[in-house]
Amino acid sequence: MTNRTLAILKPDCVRKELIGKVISQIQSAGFRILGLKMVRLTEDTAKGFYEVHKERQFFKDLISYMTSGPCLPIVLEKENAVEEFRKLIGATDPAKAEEGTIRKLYAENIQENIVHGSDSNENAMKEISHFFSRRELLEINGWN
Ligand code: 3AN
Repeated sequence: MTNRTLAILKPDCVRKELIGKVISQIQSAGFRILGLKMVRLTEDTAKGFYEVHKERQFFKDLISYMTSGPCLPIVLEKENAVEEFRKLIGATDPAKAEEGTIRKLYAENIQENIVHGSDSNENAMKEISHFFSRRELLEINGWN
C-alpha cells in the first residue's frame, strides 16, 4: 500500500551540511517528497513530539539537541513508506546500523543520529500533522 511517513533531517544533519546528500539518497530510494520545510523546534514542540520518551533519562539531552538548530521535516510517500524508510535510515544506534544506511554513513552516535523516521502509520499521520496542515499539503500537491 502506498503510504506516508515523516522524516526529519535533524540539527546535526543541517550543521554538517548533509542536507543535499541525504535528500538525494532518499529520492534515489524512490520516495516522493510531498512536503518539506526548515524549522527551529521550540522546547514545547520538541517535548510534544518526543512525549513517548519523557520518562527516559536521555529526554532532557534529546530536547536540547533537537532545539539546538534548524531541522527539516519532510513528508514522504512510497509503497510501505514507514518500513522502507526505517530500512533506509538504519538502526537508532549508528554502530548497529547496516552498511549503506543513512545513519551508518553519517551519524555520530545514538543521539546525534542525523534523521528521524516515523515508526508506524498511525504515528506518521500524527507526526505529519505536527508540522504540516492538511491545507498546505493540499495546496502544493493536491494531497490532503
Ligand atoms: P528512532 O529515531 O530510531 O525511532 P527512538 O524513537 O527510540 O529511535 O528515539 C528517538 C530519538 O531519541 C533518537 N533518534 C535519538 O536521537 C534519541 N535516543 C534514542 N535512544 C537513545 C539513547 N539510548 N541515548 C540517547 N539518545 C537516544
